[in-house]
Amino acid sequence: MNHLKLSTSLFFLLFSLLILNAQNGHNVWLQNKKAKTVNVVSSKESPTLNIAKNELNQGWLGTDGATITLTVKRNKSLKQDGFILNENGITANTDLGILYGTFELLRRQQTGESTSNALSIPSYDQRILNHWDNPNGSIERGYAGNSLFWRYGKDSLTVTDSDIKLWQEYARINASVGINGSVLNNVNASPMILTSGYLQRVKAINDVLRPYGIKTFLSIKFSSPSLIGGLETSDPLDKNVIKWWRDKVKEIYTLIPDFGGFLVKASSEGQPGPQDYGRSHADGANMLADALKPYNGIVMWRAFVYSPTDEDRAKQAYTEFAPLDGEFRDNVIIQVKNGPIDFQPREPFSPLFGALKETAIMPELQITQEYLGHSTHLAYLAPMWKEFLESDTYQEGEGSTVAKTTDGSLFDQKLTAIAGVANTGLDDNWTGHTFAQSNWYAFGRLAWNHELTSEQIADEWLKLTFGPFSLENKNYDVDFDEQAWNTNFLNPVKQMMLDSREAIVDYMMPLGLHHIFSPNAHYGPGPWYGPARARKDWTSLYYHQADSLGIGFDRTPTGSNATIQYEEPLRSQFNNIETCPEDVLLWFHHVPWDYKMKSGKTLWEELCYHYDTGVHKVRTFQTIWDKAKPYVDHERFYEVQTKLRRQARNAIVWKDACLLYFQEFSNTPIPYDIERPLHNLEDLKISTMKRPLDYNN
Ligand code: GCV
Repeated sequence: MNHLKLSTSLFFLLFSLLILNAQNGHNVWLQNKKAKTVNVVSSKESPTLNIAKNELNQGWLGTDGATITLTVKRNKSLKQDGFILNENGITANTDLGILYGTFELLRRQQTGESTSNALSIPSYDQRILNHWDNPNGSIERGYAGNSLFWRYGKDSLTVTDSDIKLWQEYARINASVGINGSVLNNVNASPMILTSGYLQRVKAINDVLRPYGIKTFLSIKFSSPSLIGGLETSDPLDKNVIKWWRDKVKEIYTLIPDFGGFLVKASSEGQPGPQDYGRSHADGANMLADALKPYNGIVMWRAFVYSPTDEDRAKQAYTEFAPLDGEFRDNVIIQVKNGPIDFQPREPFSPLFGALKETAIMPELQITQEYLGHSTHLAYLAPMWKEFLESDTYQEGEGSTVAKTTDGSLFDQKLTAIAGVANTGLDDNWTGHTFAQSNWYAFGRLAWNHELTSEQIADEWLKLTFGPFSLENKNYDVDFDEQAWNTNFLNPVKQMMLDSREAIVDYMMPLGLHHIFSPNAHYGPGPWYGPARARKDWTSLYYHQADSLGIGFDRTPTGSNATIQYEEPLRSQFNNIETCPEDVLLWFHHVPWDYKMKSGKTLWEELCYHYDTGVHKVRTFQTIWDKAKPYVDHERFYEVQTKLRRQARNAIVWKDACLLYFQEFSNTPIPYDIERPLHNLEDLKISTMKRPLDYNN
């Protein structure tokens, strides 16, 4: 071997070692690749097209030396930023369409799908991340470090080179899955966000995000006119208030001409809103919409409203919003959480979907795992979101799925959108848990195409994140045995992902149980939580209603009658204990402990087996992952392995806590073929109040 060859080999060895060591997940599903040469021809230049060219040069895995043409021209079969891939290249109506087509092309090269004759059009026009980031850098319900956008301290508003680099990486990741909007701050908004220093920083962020096609939005505090504007009121019908907002909007658009608009949490969980002044949600939303209209800005007005009245919390959003249908401006869209309560591991869909026929409405999903084990438990959420999007509302007859009632295909919505509460932060791997990256990915993919299956998305994500093309994964540099990889890694790990959400439902709250967490952190179990002085709808006792007769919330006409908000035949189906789907049985019914389930078991036994199954599933995940070791770099392997161990311990705590506590009401033994509890209820009551929940560890 001559000197040159030797030093080149040494260089590559060192290089791969360095890269290997640096595998901290920061590149998410956009792993560095050994690209081949490609000749990219484009009829025009623009910052967005330059990004597309760069991506092709860095990631081309097709024929070496191929020529690819990027063509921006009007094509009637394409809506907005859709694109067509064919043998010669990418065609789109817009530069951004070319960028999306580029990412699709490169993705297909890696996953082995055909790269020719594909036409792709987004399901929703606006595909938006909601960041619950506070101006001091903390993140509400964030489990992956501090904010990417805001920080604490006296230089907090200075824009540094590392800020810009990070925002650019963030924008690239989002664009790669078609996300085109970011709300940069918490819906529990500080009024400070609308002051000049913060707006300057929003402008800086927007400048970085723009070429990647991402619009910025802000959450606003409804009482800003009085809090920072010196006005005596924030009444939306007051002329000074109207003027204040108009001026503020003008100031924003002068700085950021392509600003997206506002997200508003108003008259909700103590946040100020129009109801403080005797006005309606429509009055509040329309006033802001009028101010934004001249600039094409929009208002996303949240329907997450409930107050401590006697009315069932699950009914309140519908009660407040259904009568307002048709009263909102056409640049207002009502943002509704997928379920009627709050992002629980399983909820039926919110009855507002489909109920507003003359008002644009958008789903809000939660990517961050507030109620699904934070960034410790492995939960792939696409199955949960698909279950929701495919739920039939029956609003316009059979087949009126949530997807269709929101994507403009059933109702003539001028605006269509979908939001996901982000799980990103300053952690090296962005999301805390490596597998939580799959939820960021899945949200973007489903927002772009809600017809994709959970399996397909998991398959793509695994191939891109851990697959053979990644430079980081030295196992495949030499010789890649695809069959072995599929059998030993891809298929079992994909199955683990697909089963992971249901495992959590099983060991946390099966059969329609909901919100029985220990308070505040929403991490560990707290089915016993219900101090006499606590707000009733913030206690677990309110939600499970366990007593000596049975368990569950009666939402039929003999109870809160929440079922009336659903269209027939769903309403009757939910009302009848025999036809109500068992996975939401305790959501709708108070069921006797000895009620015979479809399996032939009593309700109590069925509950016990679900908790036990959940624990067993996590133990299976551990085995799958341990076997995957040869196929994963050290850092990500051990991170996931450690977290699965903790998840397994936590699952046992959940099972023991819930079964021992509910047994006090059922007065029946836990079936003897189920492993005996490892904990005492009294100890659990003390320890699970805290996070981290690592009893005895
Ligand atoms: C941002 C739940 C969460 C809150 C969140 C709220 C909302 O109550 O626990 O942290 O506040 O939902 O979506 O507004």
